[in-house]
Amino acid sequence: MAEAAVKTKDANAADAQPELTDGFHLVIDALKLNGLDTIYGVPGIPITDFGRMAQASGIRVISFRHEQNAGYAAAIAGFLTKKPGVCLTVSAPGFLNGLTALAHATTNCFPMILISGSSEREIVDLQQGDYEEMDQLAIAKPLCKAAFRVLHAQDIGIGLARAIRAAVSGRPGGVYLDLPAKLFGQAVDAAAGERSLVKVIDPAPAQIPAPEAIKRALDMLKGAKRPLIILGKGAAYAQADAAIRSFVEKSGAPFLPMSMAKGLLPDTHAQCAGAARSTVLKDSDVVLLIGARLNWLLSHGKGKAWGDAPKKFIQVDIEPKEMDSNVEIAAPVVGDIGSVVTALLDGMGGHWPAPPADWIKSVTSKRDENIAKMAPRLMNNNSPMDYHGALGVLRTIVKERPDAMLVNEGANTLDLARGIIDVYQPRKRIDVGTWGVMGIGMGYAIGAAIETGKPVLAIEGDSAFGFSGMEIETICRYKLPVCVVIFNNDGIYRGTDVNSANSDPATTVFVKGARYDKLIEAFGGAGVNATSPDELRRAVNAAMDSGTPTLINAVIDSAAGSESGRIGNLNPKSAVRKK
Ligand SMILES: Cc1ncc(C[n+]2csc(CCOP(=O)(O)OP(=O)(O)O)c2C)c(N)n1
Ligand SMILES: [Mg+2]
Repeated sequence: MAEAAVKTKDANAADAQPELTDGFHLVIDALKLNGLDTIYGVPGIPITDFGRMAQASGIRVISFRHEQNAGYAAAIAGFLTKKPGVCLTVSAPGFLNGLTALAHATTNCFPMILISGSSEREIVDLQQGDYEEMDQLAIAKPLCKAAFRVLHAQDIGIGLARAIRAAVSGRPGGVYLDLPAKLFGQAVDAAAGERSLVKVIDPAPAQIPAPEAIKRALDMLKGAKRPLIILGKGAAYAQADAAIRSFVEKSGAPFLPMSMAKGLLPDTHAQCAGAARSTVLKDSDVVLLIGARLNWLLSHGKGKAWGDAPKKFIQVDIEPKEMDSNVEIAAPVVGDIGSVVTALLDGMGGHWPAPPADWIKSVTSKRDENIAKMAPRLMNNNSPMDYHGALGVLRTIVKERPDAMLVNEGANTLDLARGIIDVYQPRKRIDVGTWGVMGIGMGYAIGAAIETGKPVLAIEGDSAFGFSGMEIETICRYKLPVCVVIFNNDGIYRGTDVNSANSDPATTVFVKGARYDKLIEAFGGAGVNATSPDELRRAVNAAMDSGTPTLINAVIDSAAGSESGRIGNLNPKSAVRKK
């Protein structure tokens, strides 16, 4: 009797307790409230339980073998979806591993949030040697667009809202969000916690261009004798595909896609000047840049590549500071690309004059000539393969499967694939980006497979693959439809270098005849060794049909590549080098 009375009293006391939530749950609820339903990361103190709880709550948590690759997956998720990709890391070393990807996202203008657990502030700030001690916020700041730390559970909603806005508004980029270990366990009243969450309204508001800027740009374009449109990955990011296509077609001007803008209009489009790049850069008189920056990838808009003819630039970018970054921009148009292109289209009216016929003819004939010159090289069936024979096969496969995602990194493997493989749909080609960074391969492949649900073909130099190769286990574990083709030429650029000083291998060569295909077999995937274009075709088609995680070791002549691919001219030269 007495015992029963005590029980009732306890139950009543429990009823009277306010319902609680805590930092773990508030972060999860805040992510879900804002439609952030996928996390790429690596578990460990202090975020292991957070990952488990996020997974249990329905968030997709993709667990990697190294944070850099998780970060690259998040970065490309941001590019593909216009929502910030989320990467989750542990403190200090995990955070630093993720930081390269955060900086990469910022440089490439991809929205991403790196959420990292961190150690106790009181100990870190007194430098008393905490577990994984590091002042992460200070270190992240110069490498991203914005960096925030949340110390109180009731600020989680605002903290995430700030992170989302910073990542996607204006020019997108990487954001760092520091969540100290103590925050996760902080309990607060559940109702108050819920009220503290923020659903970000209109996170990337349209930025409407000024009518005068539109008129100035159109007047300049109309007056052009040799107009050129350059599409950058900002144009691909904008997801204004139909408007961009209509605008380019209405203008009648040749267009040049930067590598991740390929497919906005098909590379086989009548106006595509991809195969006449040097001609159009040199000879054009008015150049309209849409979401493309005049950085090193466009030779800074000056010098030999741009020829002697005077040139006027029209630039469309959401970031006003981009204007005049390298050369004078005669007609700057600041605004989001969707709004700008729509305004340009409207301003063109019903009768837009076609560019002079001699210009179109000279671009088209140069393009056709270059394509015809290349064609026989793409059909060779040499064994071991050269780049052209192998890429000729992959070119056809991509043509037959235009909705597959294409990942590409390496030096020769990148430069030649970019030129040879036509892309037919927007945002299908994802690659090394602004830095020409090696290591994006498997992270991008995983991110692309998860975000798009499409099959992925990753064309990788053997060196490039090595930077993220362990993630083939992740690909097998999540059973992702990824086919990795390794262009194995035994090294970086070539496999033929010799060190004449001692018995160490030369710095650019790897184990000769390595069998990368055997790596994936360790995890239950399909490995294929392909020594001819015919074998390569069969293996890739089988992989793309089945969706089985596959790694193909494509044996490439070790002498076929050239130093640094197409950018060997950027290597400094020694004046006093001893032979
Ligand atoms: C993070 C990073 N480290 C190093 C480099 C320098 N680098 C440029 S290309 C490349 C590898 C090229 O070799 P591979 O991927 O095998 O392509 P190949 O030219 O042999 O086809 C390296 C190491 C880089 N771009 N990024
Ligand atoms: Mg190589």
